[in-house]
Amino acid sequence: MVDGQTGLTPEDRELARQLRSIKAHRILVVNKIDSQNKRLVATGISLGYPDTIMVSAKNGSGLGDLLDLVVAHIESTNEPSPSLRAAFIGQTNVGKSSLFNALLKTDRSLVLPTPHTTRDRVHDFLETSGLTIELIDTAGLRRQHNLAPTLEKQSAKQSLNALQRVEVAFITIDGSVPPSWQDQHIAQQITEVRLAAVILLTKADLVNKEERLSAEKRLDHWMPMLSWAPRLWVSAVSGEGVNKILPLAQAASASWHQQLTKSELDNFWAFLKRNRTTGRLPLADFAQTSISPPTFKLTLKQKTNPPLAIGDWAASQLRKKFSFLGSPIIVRMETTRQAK
Ligand SMILES: Nc1nc2c(ncn2[C@@H]2O[C@H](COP(=O)(O)OP(=O)(O)O)[C@@H](O)[C@H]2O)c(=O)[nH]1
Ligand SMILES: [Mg+2]
Repeated sequence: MVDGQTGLTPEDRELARQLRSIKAHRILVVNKIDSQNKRLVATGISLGYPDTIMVSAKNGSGLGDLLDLVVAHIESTNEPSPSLRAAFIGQTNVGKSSLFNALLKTDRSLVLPTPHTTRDRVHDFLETSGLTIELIDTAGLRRQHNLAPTLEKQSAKQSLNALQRVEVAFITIDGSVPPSWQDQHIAQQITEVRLAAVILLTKADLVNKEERLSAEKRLDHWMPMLSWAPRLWVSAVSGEGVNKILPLAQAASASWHQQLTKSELDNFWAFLKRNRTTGRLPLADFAQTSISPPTFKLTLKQKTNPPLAIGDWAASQLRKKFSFLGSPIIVRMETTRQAK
């Protein structure tokens, strides 16, 4: 913004020079232009900006035009900021892209007309019950036998980097074939990055009731680390389950962000103190230290390390009472340096 009455100062020119390198769109606003006369003076002002606009903060002239210019520019460059980001993760050919497309083809309004493609992922936005959701279709995570262990780790890490902005992982598994150690490997990776997760068992159109039951039994066995993740049979062909995917993602995201209230924490603390498993321990404190995912700290008044199993037990009790469906939770154990 410059002063249209005094004209350009050396400082104005220096600032303009410095701003030349920034990426953001620049608009030159010439203020104090409240009469036709002064407008003539101001036409001499030029800094080579694509958009120059004359305004008067005093009588309000030109402000509407300025707003229009700003809004037009916001709409043309900014992607919506989603309230939930979810990505399809899984082996190649399990049906990730088919589900991605099936979800975007439903009659929910698309926020942007074309999918955004980058080298390793495709993402798009959709709106459901007033929320903007960003969906990401990743390339298949694949374990590469021909790579040395360190390289393999790096390549898996790169695939997982695509997940950095994501909060919910759709762990996508072909339900029509037995789960493999590769699915297990992917599940393990997801638990390591501590994302919320929903397990999608695909190609449900090819799998009868009995086969589904035995497939789920195998999953219990193969993926005990994801016992908290809801499972859903889906088919991009018949459409089965597709409309339940986003509600489950929302539930998982809510769990991932859940902060227990003070009274919920107080109740749980009282439960720990009177319970047979923990009641005899020198309990000092219980607190939720963070969300995304929910993380708790159980402190004992003793010098020696408590058995890890106590933390696991507390976590399972938290789940019984508060569910946290679709989100990992963490209970850390601490000891105070001073014994009671
Ligand atoms: N029968 C059946 N086939 C499917 C379904 N979803 C995907 N497919 C097929 O599985 C193959 C791989 O699908 P795609 O979505 O490309 O898998 P991606 O590699 O995980 O993205 C394709 O031949 C699809 O036609 C489904 O729900 N039912
Ligand atoms: Mg694909």
